[in-house]
Amino acid sequence: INWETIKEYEDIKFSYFEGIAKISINRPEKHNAFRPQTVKEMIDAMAFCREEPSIEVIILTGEGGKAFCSGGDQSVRGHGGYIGDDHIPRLNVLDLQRMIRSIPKVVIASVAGWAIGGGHVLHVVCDLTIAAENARFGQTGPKVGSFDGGFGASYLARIVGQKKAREIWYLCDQYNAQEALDMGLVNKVVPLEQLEEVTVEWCKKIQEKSPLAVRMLKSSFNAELDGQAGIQELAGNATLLYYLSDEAKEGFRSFLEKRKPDFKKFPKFP
Ligand code: 2NE
Repeated sequence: INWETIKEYEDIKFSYFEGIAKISINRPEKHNAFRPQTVKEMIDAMAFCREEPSIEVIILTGEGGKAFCSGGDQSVRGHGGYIGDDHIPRLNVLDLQRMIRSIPKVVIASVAGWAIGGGHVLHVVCDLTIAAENARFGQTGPKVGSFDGGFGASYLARIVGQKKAREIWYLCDQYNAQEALDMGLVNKVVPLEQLEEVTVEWCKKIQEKSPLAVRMLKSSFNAELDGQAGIQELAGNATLLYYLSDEAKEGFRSFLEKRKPDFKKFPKFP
């Protein structure tokens, strides 16, 4: 696959192929652990994906074949968060999680090797996960003095059930790709050498579908779980569709033409 670089970064690779953007963490020497800079770059790339109409589907992955992401870089963990060049402790991966969830395009996690800790939560918040046979999943928080009580706990429990989610967090065990498939944590398991090809095949299948229907579905799945923010996303899409209608256009046109709106002429539905 002929990936074309969209933008150069320090910690990630960001590339494009036929309507697909690939965001890949590029710190294989640390099993793709993220520092604030890594997350800042991923947020920048996600913002680009949101605005760019030629990007239809997004792949999140890690370089090297041995790790998707091993979570926060423990070597830069300080007092109150992960510390970057500005010496300010941050947990900016939480902002990235919300972006993955709310971007109106499908995000597919393509997981080879370790998806651990905050790296595990990143695949959890993606719409779909395709795992290579060498993938290993798990949380480590209570072992290393951390936890993710947001999507990392509640959304994980929605996916695998309360008992399993509690087991994952309380025991900090690791699970192989087949075990992850059996508990509904991933969508498909493939040989490592086929991971990218199958991920792109899934993207292509999604790209053939109605973008507005897929967009509405993503916000519908979120709405039930994400409270007012979830309803806002779904309602925003309803507003978008309404703005496309002649009835809505009559409203603002009548204002501009300084006349009373005539909504009577539009069809009513039972
Ligand atoms: C992933 C795991 C189990 C792999 O073990 P193994 O034996 O295959 O590899 P190894 O030797 O541990 O790792 C290879 C290199 O990557 C570094 C290691 O230190 C090692 O470096 P060298 O000794 O060769 O120099 N590395 C791996 N993970 C790292 C990390 N997270 N930070 C910095 N360096 C890392 C094993 O490596 C492991 O257990 N890693 C730690 C996983 C972890 O606990 N992550 C943080 C969880 S907390 C979190 O992510 C979080 C949160 O809970 C809430 C909000 C935000 C973040």
